Amino acid sequence: MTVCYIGMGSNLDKPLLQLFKAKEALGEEAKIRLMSCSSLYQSEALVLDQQPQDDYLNAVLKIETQFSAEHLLDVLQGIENVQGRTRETRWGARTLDLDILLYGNQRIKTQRLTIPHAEMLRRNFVLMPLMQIEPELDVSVLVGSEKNRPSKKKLQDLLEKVKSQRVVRVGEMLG
Ligand code: ROI
Repeated sequence: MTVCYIGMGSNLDKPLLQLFKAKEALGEEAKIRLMSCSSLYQSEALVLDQQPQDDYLNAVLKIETQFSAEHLLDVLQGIENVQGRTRETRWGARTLDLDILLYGNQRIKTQRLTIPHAEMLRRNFVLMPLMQIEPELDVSVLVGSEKNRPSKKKLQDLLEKVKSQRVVRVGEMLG
């Protein structure tokens, strides 16, 4: 069994429903056990192409799984596809985005996967919910190359760097 953290995000087509359905679908998988779920957070869209986008709804799930990281990715992409995610432009608005943030304490780099998720430390909409469910998580050992580890170790310190990105806790996930 491996403990994993999954980031969820949506800003299209009833985001609340999208996240709720994704959580339900994951909970129904035989080899996945839901351990905890963060609150729901409304966040300003992080855009890289200057095109304005609606706010996102984000949350983080902690799960335990017997699936390999690759297989877990297949499962997540299956859920994204069922919920109508079309292949949007790279940084465009999206119906449902499910990302593997951490897979145990493994580092994985394949064509399809980069774990830990490459952008997670720069994203308040990931760090805030992660901090809520795992305040003691030591991220420094997981991120950065051997030589180039961030000097700050605790999630709280990393959060300081991204706190200018607007993220507001807006409610709880039902179920
Ligand atoms: N911005 C926010 N706030 N939340 C997301 O989940 C999100 N996902 C993305 C991009 C377009 C980078 N921006 C985001 O993929």
